[in-house]
Amino acid sequence: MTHNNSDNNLYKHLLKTAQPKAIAFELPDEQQILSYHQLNHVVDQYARVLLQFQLPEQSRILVQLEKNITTIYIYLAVIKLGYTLIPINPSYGHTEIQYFIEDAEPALFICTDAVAKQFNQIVKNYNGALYTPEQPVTLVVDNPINIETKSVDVDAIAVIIYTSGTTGKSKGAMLTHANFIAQLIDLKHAWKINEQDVLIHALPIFHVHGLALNLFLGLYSGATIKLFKRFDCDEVVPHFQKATIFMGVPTMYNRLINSPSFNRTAVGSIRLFLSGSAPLSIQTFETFYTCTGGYEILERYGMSETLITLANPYEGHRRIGTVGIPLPSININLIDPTGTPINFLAGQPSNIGELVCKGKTVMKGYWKKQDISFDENGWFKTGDLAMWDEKGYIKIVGRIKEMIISGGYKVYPQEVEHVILSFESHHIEEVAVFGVPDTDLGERVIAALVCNATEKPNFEDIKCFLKGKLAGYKIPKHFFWINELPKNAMGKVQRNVLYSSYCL
Ligand code: MLC
Ligand code: AMP
Repeated sequence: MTHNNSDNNLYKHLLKTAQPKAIAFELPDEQQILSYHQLNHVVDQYARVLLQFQLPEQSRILVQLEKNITTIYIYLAVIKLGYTLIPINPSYGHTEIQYFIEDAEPALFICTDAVAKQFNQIVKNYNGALYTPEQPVTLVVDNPINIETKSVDVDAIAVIIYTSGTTGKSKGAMLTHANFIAQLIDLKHAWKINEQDVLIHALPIFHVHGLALNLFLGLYSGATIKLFKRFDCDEVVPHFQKATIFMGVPTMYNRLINSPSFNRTAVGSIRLFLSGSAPLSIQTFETFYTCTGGYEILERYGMSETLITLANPYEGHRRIGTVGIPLPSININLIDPTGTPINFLAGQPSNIGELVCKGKTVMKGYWKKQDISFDENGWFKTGDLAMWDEKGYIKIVGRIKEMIISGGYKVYPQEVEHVILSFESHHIEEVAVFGVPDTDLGERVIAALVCNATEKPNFEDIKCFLKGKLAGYKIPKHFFWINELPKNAMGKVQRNVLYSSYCL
């Protein structure tokens, strides 16, 4: 049952709490502040620009821009107009851009001048429009234009987040307005975020963590967001003195505790440190606790496909090494390989099973792809292995999916292998990409290559070749030659064998 109404539009919810004069953004780089009223006003100006393209209703708009306030205006304008926002990493290379254009079939691609200039060489068969917002719209205070928030169905798609999914090729997770609204209600309540809060925003904005949590939750709560282009300890930490919430991936916490000046005083007025997107090691949690004089990082767990589903409590006991308990809008289950549920029995840790979830924040499905990630009862299969601990908190203990998590970014070995094999193909016969532990990034990407020719290609040349094609975080940090890849009886590469021999 759908219901068409502008109250269903996420944008309305994002701007409903704050007083118009309250500060929405502080931009430390530009030494500028922006009220909620001004924010809405500039979003309307960008909305007017978008309307000039006369796109059909619910068009998909692919946005590949650097992190800055203009990009945020554009994101919000897209949502306000009821279009579907598809934000992608500005450091994606040619191979990736071609794929997203082909797969998403956007009606409009918003990109930088640099990408637009090379567009015809990069992308084939694109029929949509192109827009480069290099000249920011200036604030016209005297002559405001009001753009109506578009009415949308309850289950209309607000955002498509491309994620590596559970099987390799990047897939678009279709998140509805209702998915985000349910998430915002849960998290505002869980973490008691309100108009007095000041959130540090140093995450990328094209993923769920930086978009749904750090950005949308901040606005929905009527709080102030201090916007940084990227995470740099020296730049960000001084702002802890006048901020209350920090959201980060474990790599950011590793960098904080390794920063000599980070101590109890440096924590300033932060009341809540949140971590997610990758496992937070017990060592990082404990070192952070010690060097801040007693601050417990609140670890939570989520996915692009489900938004945030589990979190340690804000007020209750935060159990180290766990990702907590389900949020109100979510049900979870663990299932063994036969599909049988593994129940929680008080007082004892459970067996390990795949984490599955169902609820209001779970995506509608993958764009244009069959939903193989849902089982016959509608449970979303996360591809993560988990167990109940003795108190009924969930511990993530591994993954079924072949995914590497490097600094919170997800790398699928097959995607990188595919591009490596296209390098002077007669030279590289086989390749296997895998992850190894890394004290800063959690895991780092490594490639084992097979080449039987006497003259082997140079690793630096391979790296250069990959640079224009793939985002930097996917490029292996180390390459090595191997005579043959270890394989099982089915001929499948045994990455675990490579991992073990590499780590010895
Ligand atoms: C950057 N580089 C990385 C990298 N990030 N390499 C491996 N892994 C990473 N994560 C490379 C760049 O390509 C570049 O290489 C060099 O490091 C320096 O780039 P940089 O931009 O200066 O990097 P840095 O600032 O150090 O970035 C580290 C980081 C960043 C941890 C701040 O990776 C980051 O912001 N990660 C957050 C990812 C995130 O938001 N994930 C959320 C997913 S949503 P070169 O060779 O060009 O010099 C999700 C759901 C949920 O998971 O639950 O939240
Ligand atoms: P993404 O594909 O970027 O949405 O990333 C989702 C994946 O991030 C999950 O399937 C997990 O593997 C991982 N993840 C997110 N939060 C945590 C966490 N707190 N601990 C361990 N893994 C996490």
